[in-house]
Amino acid sequence: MLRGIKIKKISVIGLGYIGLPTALLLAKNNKVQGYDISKEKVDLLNKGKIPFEEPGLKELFEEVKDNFSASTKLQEADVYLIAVPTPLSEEKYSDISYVIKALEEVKEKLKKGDLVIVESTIPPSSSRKIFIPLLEKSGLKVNKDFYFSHCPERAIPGNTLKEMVHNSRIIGGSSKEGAILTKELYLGFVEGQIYTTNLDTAEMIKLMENTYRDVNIALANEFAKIFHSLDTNASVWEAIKLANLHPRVNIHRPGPGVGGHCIPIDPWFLSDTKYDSTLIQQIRHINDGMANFIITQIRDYFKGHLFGKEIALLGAAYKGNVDDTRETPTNRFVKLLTKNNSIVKIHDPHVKEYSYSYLLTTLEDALDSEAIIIVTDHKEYETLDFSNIRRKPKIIFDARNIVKEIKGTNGDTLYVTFGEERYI
Ligand code: SAJ
Repeated sequence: MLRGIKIKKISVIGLGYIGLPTALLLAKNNKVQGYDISKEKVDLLNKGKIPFEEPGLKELFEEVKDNFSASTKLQEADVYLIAVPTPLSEEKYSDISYVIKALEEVKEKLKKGDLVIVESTIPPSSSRKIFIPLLEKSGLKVNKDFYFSHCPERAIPGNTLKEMVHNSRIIGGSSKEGAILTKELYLGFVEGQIYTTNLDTAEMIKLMENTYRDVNIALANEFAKIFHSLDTNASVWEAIKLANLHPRVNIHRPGPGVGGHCIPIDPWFLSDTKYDSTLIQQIRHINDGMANFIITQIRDYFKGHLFGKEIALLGAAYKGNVDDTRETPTNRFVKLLTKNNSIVKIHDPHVKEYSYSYLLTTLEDALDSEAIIIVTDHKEYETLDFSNIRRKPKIIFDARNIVKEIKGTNGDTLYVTFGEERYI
């Protein structure tokens, strides 16, 4: 048995939204080498710049920079921590090829006494059935020569650092000893509880957490559509708020659909098993269908066609107050509106780069449109001021119920937010 790992150097593979903050937190107590295939990202980091917005990350980088270096080559280490993407294929299957590529490289450097940790979200049993056998091709044996752990990341973009420090963590170990060693490493920066379990259970916990959230958002979206179809004064937002006062009820918020690198993807990993869960497939379709539902309302308002209509989307980020556009619902709005031959404009105060960057415009230009859909709950959209806008929109669909005040309209604009509507 391995007696314990003397950690001298840690290599973090993948310097994205999870890998970089984790690397910097580990660099508080260890020498950390970050490895990323993006030369652009590595060059930025080596120039002292952070490649994306995240509260507190710049300050942390300044604090630990003597213990951190970035490279486009994997450096030999005692601990390898993998935080690379696991996207979804077109056919809705999990694509673990980036993890496999990272492990192939680790295998070449693996030596007796090392610890390999995967933080990326992965499908059930991949550690035991795919990743460990791959590393054992090095000739080294798990639990005898090296340990393998799965420690799924659980932090939320926009509050990543705080959650990485204060949330509880789950560590699935190839053995009890391996899990305890991994726990010791995380105790260097985690102030929440750290629970250990086996690899298979840890993989499932992560997938269950995100599926739980997806199911609850789908339920809230179904409620919103029911309210929208009723001819009543009932407000879905108030109803949810009051229902949630019940001690065992926690209905989530309806919206334009679900984005981010986790929630629209991870539930599919569970349907990637022998048991074909129809519930999971259905909730995915409900959440992905919200853009279509909202556009249908706008089309009905314009008496059945959106041809040539100038329509602005407020928000490209997948959720409020971040610059992250991964899997953003805005993409679905763009595709559907383009299919309807509308003229699409997008505004986002945080997003600089985006697959539809050529549609990005100023807030003033976006407000000067025939219809406005609020897709992202950025705090900048709490007040909309049309005072200096010549043409007032005919309809505003606030899919987030984020607007608190609208100034400068003439009483002819219809403001809608799932069921509730009024002229402003
Ligand atoms: N959303 C709603 N209604 C809600 C809550 C969220 O429409 O009531 C939307 C958001 O606007 C966004 C999407 O869902 O488009 C997902 O946002 P989120 O804030 O719920 O979650 P993520 O994707 O930023 O992070 C999630 C988190 N998981 C859970 O809360 C269970 C985070 O803890 C995980 O670390 C992360 O996924 C991940 O990496 O798996």
